[in-house]
Amino acid sequence: NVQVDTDSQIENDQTNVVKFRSDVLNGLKNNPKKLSSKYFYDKIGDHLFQEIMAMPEYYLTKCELDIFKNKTENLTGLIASENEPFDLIELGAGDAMKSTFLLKYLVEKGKDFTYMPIDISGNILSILNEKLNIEIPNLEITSLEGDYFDMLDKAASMSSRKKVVLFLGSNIGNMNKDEAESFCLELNKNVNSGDVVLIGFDLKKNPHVILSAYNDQSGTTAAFNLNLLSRINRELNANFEVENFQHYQTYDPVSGDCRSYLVSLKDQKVLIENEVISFKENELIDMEVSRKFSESGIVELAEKSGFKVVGEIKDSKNWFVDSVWE
Ligand code: AVJ
Repeated sequence: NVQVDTDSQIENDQTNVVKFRSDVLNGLKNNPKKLSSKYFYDKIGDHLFQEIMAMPEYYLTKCELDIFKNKTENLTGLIASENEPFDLIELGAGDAMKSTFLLKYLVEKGKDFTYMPIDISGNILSILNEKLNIEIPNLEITSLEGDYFDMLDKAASMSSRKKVVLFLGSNIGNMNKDEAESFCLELNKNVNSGDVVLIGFDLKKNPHVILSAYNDQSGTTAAFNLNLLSRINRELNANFEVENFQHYQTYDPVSGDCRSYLVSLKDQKVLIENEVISFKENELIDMEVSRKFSESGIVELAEKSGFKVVGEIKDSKNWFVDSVWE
């Protein structure tokens, strides 16, 4: 299903690198300096994130997997209780590890639906397509490669069926409050009444548990952050000395903001293409926020963006929630 046209792929890569360069340079002119965690995921970053998910401290994926594996019937009741045909759209599907359990169940129950994974990585989509063709031969798949909202638009132009939109993994946690609100507002504009949205949120819990998930013993989260500096070296011809930066993680249990920074270990200058960026000793780069939610925070976000919370499913520890909105 996935068509990767080589010419447009090259064009894509070129516009991507232009955007990457200007985002990096602009971010490093901020005070405090800032890089966007959406750039963590190059090939090496993807691999490090796989390692993070396998760490004992990183509970998020395990919790949401518990929901999709063990509460599939509940889940189906919330998103597809009637026999109306629908499109199941997944934003940032990746390897669809969790949703595969739901897909299998829906096919077994004879539900009439098309699975539409959306991802910016065409490579990931073709791998996913192949995997699902083998694991669930009767599944109808239409893969959509591109930005979330461009592809939601495209999905809507392809069919007028009910839409069920999945946005899993607490990816919404990487947006600050304003960004999350405008994201959900935009999502609201892209669905009709009767459509359903399911969003995964990591819940506030014992702050030690949260901090440990991002401040792991093995240093994998540190490597994940530092890899963005290496990526800038590789792709933007820069000369960061990665060993001169140190990962620092915070969690504020009041706001629910879990934040990572890189600390410059000395006064230093870094060359990115023809620009010089100066760092003072102990100067920070703001790298990522992973926001943790309260139940009332979720309701507030839903209502501010025109949705109503119609159901929720938590894992057995009550650490993570998949919240269902209409
Ligand atoms: C993929 C965005 C859910 O914020 O928990 C993991 C990324 N960062 N460890 C998260 C991440 C550091 C992750 N999300």
